[in-house]
Amino acid sequence: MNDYSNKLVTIERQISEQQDMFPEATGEFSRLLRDLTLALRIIARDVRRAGLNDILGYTQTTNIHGESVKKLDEFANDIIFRAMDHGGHLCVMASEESDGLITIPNEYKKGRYVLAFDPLDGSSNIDVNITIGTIFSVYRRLEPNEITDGNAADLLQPGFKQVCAGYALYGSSTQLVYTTGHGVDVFTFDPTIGEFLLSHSQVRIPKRGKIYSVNEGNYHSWAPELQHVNYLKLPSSDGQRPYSSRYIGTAIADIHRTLFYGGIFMYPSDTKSPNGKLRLIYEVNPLAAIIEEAGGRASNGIGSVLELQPESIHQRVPVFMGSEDDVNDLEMFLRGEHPAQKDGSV
Ligand code: FDP
Repeated sequence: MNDYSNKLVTIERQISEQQDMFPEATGEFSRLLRDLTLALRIIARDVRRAGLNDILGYTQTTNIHGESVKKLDEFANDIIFRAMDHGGHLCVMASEESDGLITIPNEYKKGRYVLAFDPLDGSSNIDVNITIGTIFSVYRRLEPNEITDGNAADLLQPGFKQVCAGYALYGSSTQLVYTTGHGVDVFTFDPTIGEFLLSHSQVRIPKRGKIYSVNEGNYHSWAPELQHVNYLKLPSSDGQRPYSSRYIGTAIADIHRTLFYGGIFMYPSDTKSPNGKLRLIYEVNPLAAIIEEAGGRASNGIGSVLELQPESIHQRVPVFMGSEDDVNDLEMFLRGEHPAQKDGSV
């Protein structure tokens, strides 16, 4: 692996260096990532100016999930489409904000890759200036030599088949976190030079953390095994355990903190939402790829979410992601096998 300790590395440079590692690479994938980072730069710029641009607030429409669509969501959706439709790398796209597949216009070449994205995650936080972000996920199309439009099967691939996954976080700085299966790197945007610079190379998540992150207001409608949360809050006889609670309500922001500090992020199923809330293709799989590539685990309560065969593009799944030991404990609780359940200490 390269030693980045004293190098200044832009995202463009890293993408082209990674391409050089594969002599058979055509450059198509590198160009795809460059186009995507252009879209992320534009969205980051407009998120920063949102209050000034009068684009905060709801449009008059609802998205396909019946949620009110905010102007900034629409804008981000449109920018990604416009940056990605004509490069010749993609055969089809899908967005959390759009119903059905997004086809590549007839006049443009169809490529070997498939893009799924959530243009603006954390929409309920947009109007109050709290961290939001964009999530993306890239797959190879199933028939690599095909030159026609991609189809639903190209998008309904299990998460372990992602060739690239990541997110851009519009927080106190803009950061781009991504993996192509060679570790997880974080780039921080320097607005004065308009570049993403490598700031954290090969990030590893702690094996155990001290933070749990969940919308605990739903506690009354969870399965009883989620007493796991009480376990984290109650001191054990040796004075261990009490975890801190942190919940931003933007999945990417909660996952980003979990990536660095460890612990567990959860969006379980409950009686209102039997499949949880988060979408497998747009949110869960890309975030799971980052967490697992950094040495953590992403589970649906039984096993890795990356193994799940998606059935529909807007499918939701329960999810528990974070430090390996914390996710293992949670799974043990769900199976009723945790020692604390047996000795009655929760
Ligand atoms: P939002 O609805 O604000 O877009 O799936 C979207 C999401 O945010 C996630 O980013 C976030 O983790 C979750 O929903 C928050 O849901 P709750 O408000 O139910 O906690």
